[in-house]
Amino acid sequence: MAFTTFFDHIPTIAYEGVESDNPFAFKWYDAKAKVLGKSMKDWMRNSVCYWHTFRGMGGDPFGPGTICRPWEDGTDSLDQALRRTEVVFDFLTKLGVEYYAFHDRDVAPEGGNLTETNANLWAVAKQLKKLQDATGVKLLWGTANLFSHPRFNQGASTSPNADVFAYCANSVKEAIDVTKFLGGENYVFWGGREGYNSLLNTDLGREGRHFAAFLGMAVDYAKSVKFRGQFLIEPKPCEPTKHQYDFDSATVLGFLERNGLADHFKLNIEQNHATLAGHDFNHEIAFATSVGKLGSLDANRGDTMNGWDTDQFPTDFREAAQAWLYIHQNGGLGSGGLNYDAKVRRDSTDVDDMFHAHICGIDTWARGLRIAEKIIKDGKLAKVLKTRYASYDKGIGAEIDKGRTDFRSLQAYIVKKGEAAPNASGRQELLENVFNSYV
Ligand code: XUL
Ligand code: CO
Repeated sequence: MAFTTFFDHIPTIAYEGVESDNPFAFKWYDAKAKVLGKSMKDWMRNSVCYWHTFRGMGGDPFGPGTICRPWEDGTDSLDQALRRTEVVFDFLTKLGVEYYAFHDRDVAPEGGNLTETNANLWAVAKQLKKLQDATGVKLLWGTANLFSHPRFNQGASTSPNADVFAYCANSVKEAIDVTKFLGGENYVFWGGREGYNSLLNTDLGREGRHFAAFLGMAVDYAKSVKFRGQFLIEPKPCEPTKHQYDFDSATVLGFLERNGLADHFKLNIEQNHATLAGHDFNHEIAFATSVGKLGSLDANRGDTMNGWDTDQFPTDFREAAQAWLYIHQNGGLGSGGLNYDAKVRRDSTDVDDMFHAHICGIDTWARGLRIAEKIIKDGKLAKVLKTRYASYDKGIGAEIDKGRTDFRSLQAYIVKKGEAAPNASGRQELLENVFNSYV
């Protein structure tokens, strides 16, 4: 039963298989199909983001929004925010996803003062709770927008203005409370303005200490209110600032370790952020997995010809297939999911395009999962990897891995041997052929 009529012309999106030419159907995503011991739905945990899909109207730095949604009255009022929630849940249920994610400012407008702003957020949160209960859709994660308003123009918790730091504390406290109230499974920190544009006006040491103190207070607060969701940091190297402190996964983890915070966070990795940092998406996912910190994914894609965050819907099922190898190794995404942090292009102006975009993103990741299943079941690639490190399974290698060697004993070993054993071929081209054979 729909709450509104805006999607009446669109059928409920169902799995019809690759033979289907129905544009409003999944070709690869069969929610209930068992893959590698779990349903596709349980592997994927698909989520729609509120900001792009319901608040993005196609504006860019060269021109205003081009998209007029029939349910929008052109205001950012609380009334409009409340009415919009029903449309959101109609979209989620018609698409058949189980999760959504939002920033505080996506769902509720600022008021005349901070007390009103907090009240607005709670008014909408109560409405969201009703809709969640009525539809069974769940909150993947909540977060606070600490980057759009002009008060954040010099940073959020790393602003030189201490009042802004205090303002952010209010926002994150309320956003954690609301996320907890809605049963959110994670809470995300993306530090869009946590960085700098010029070192001439920036005290790096001081900003780093403020950032760590802020995250520490968030951890303490969550503990004090028994918020059980997973804290996630979303790395991004730049945009909007020239240099952002959460540059990439390795930088974030180093920062957390240095400040005694590593136990409390995992990573939310986004494809287009990885490529802006000069990494493959899969580099970031494999790294996070290797250190036990893979939390969730913002599934989107950039454009290799552009140097900014284009936030397009995923289409690359080969990349997704490789990602699933690491996610599988990780035992799944845990409390995380695939959040389609992507927006339709500014010339894709119809309501129908919202569906086509998400169907494509979900099918891309579903197709990748089916390819990964073949790779994992076959075991050829895993065997090559195991063999490549076999010198550590016995002899001196096993001694090294068990921590039983030092420079003296290693010197004695290799001097006696006279030269290292020859390297076997890395066989990259063969492995690329093998990978292609599953696609
Ligand atoms: C920005 C971005 C954000 C975060 C949440 O590039 O990805 O939307 O996902 O703040
Ligand atoms: Co994101």
